[in-house]
Amino acid sequence: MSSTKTISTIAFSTVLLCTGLTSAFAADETLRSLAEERHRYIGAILNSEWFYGNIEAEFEQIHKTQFNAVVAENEMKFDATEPNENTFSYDKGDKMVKYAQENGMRVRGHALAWHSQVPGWVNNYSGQKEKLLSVLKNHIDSVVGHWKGKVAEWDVVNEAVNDEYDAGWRSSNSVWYEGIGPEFLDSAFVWAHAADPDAELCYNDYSLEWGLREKSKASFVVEQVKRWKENGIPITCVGTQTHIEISHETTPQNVRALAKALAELDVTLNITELDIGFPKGSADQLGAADYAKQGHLYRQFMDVFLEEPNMGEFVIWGLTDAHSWLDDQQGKTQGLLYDKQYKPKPAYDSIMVSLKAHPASEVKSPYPSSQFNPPCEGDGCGDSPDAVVPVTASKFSAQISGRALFIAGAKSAKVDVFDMQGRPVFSAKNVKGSVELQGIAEGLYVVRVRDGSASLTKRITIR
Ligand code: 9MR
Repeated sequence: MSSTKTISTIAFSTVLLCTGLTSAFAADETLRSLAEERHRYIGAILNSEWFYGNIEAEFEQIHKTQFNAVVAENEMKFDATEPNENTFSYDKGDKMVKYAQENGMRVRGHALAWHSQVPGWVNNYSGQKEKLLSVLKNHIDSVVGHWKGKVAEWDVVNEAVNDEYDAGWRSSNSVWYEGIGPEFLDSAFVWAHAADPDAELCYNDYSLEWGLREKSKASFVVEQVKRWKENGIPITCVGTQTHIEISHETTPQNVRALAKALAELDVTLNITELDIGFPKGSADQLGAADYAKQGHLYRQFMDVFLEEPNMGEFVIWGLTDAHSWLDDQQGKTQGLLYDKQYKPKPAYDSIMVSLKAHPASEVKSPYPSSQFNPPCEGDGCGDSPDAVVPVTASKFSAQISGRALFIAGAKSAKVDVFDMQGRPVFSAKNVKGSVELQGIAEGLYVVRVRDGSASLTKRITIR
């Protein structure tokens, strides 16, 4: 048994003890392990309380055992990262990125251009197009640049469509739209791509799960994605937030239809903020049948997610009903996978069942398999076929310039490059400082740098 397996099993056993989980699943089967076998990401936000060390110990233990993707509830937003003009605050986001690296998790960055959670100083420039363009560009250059290679995917634009029956851009109460016009969206994608060419770039919104009808929000977004793709705007994904209620029974199939429409455009669809709430105040009256119904709806989303090849991430907007924006800000409650005592609800079991009902051999993934289990040799790497969590601590960074790979922070590194099917195409030992990646065709690859027990894996583009 590898050391990673041991660590994960201990971690999960701790979770079992802490939560009293008595589920029928094997001890080393978690949402995360099943998603990873299927080359998919399952995530939950880190609630703001986590960032301030103000959350129960079970939270983190469950979070890193059950999920392989992570998003900050508020801490990477504009008001958090640039509270004063050109003064950036990265501490909280850095804390999350370190946590993700230590636990082998994918980071979603949320969110760059959004009309909400914009600091007051930006609003002082209302209506000043040139100034707002430079403010937005500087923000995107700085924030995306700061986490280049560490944030796998950004919500570049969030919630830019209005709530009208006849959907269009949100033209009021948006400092960006009112000051710049719709070109703020196109520009944001271009700037984000320039700041990190390897990052996936998403348009993210709510109510997309209401379906593709004439003039609906989802149809409007598909039209815009088509236009962006035709014009070379570097969008790679759409996020459907999917904050729904227990009565919204048709929404999973609407998400399926949206995934299919986006597949035509070669764009991934991610579920980015799922929660399925009951009416506020109903908690005391809810019984087994209600929670079973909630589980059934969660399961349908997971079924759709696993059956549509262009879906990659299934992210839930919270972990436990003890900490959820639904109770604080919405007329809803009890929408997550764990109850207030951190006990898994039927919703947890039903998405486990869905994962197990979709064998890994039948689930397609938009991501290269090397992202999940890059081939490896040597001590402590891949010696157990059922290792659960690759726990590696990255002490260093790697940057590509042309064909030169520069490595900082490693004494003597082993460098391996794999193509997007996971086949080795280059290998060098004892690398100090930099190495020329000779003999590889131009394109997208995965590079793995190892020094002792530390390891870094990232995507690179050879031009
Ligand atoms: O969960 C977030 C909550 O703590 C904040 O107060 C709120 C402020 O806008 O934002 C919540 O997160 C939102 C996300 O950033 C975008 N989609 C809707 C989410 C729930 O409101």
